[in-house]
Order: sequence, then structure tokens, then C-alpha cells
Amino acid sequence: MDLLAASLINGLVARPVNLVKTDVLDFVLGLSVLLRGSVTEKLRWAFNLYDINKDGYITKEEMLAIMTSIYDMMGRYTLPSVRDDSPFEHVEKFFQKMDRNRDGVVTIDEFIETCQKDENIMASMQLFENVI
Ligand SMILES: [Ca+2]
Ligand SMILES: [Ca+2]
Repeated sequence: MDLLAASLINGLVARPVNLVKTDVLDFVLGLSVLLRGSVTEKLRWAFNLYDINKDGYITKEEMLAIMTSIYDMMGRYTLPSVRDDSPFEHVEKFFQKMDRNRDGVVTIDEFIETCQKDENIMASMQLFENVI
């Protein structure tokens, strides 16, 4: 399981209260998107999860906050892919991959485009589908 799948699960089961305002309607909506939505809808949902202040851009600060909360929740032992890297290193890798025009933020278009071209991410979206 990679970090995208992990963060989807994290967003689903345990949104940190101080980080993301938990809203029951949001939660139910997210769940139905994950169950029945298209890949693009799922990716949009994931993007919104990362975009904490909902301004349409994922910043490194937001990503770091999410990564740190995933690390805290999942721990270093349950997630083999995070064992070797710090949250900060994962953020750097995420931006290297996602921030195509190198302006320091990731837009929804960059996010969806990159995810759809990434076989590992697409595979984990499938995996996630099977998990639920
Ligand atoms: Ca943002
Ligand atoms: Ca960008």
C-alpha cells in the first residue's frame, strides 16, 4: 500500500480533528465517492483531503501536515513504504512527481494528470476499491 492509499484510508477513518474540520456530511459524501465514484472523482476527493484550506492548491505545508498525521496514525511498522523516509522526504518526493510546472504548489489538474499516468497510484486505487 502506498501513501496515497494510506492517506485515503486516513481521511476516511480518522481525520485529525485539529487538522481537518470533520463534517458528517463530508464524510458520508466522501464514502459514497470512494464506493461508487469514477477514478477522477476519487482523485478529486483525495485532492480535497490534501488541500486543507480548500484554496485549490496543495502546498508543502499542507502535505507535510497530512504526512505527519499519517505517520503518527499508521506508525512506522504497519506501513513498509514509510519505514525508511521521514514525512518531509515523502513531501519532497510527492512534489517532485506532482508539481509539474515547479511553481511550488500542486493544482487539481496536476494532481489528476500525474495520478492517472502513474501505474502504481492507479493500482493502489484499485486495491483500495477491493479493500472496501
Ligand atoms: Ca491549500
Ligand atoms: Ca504546480
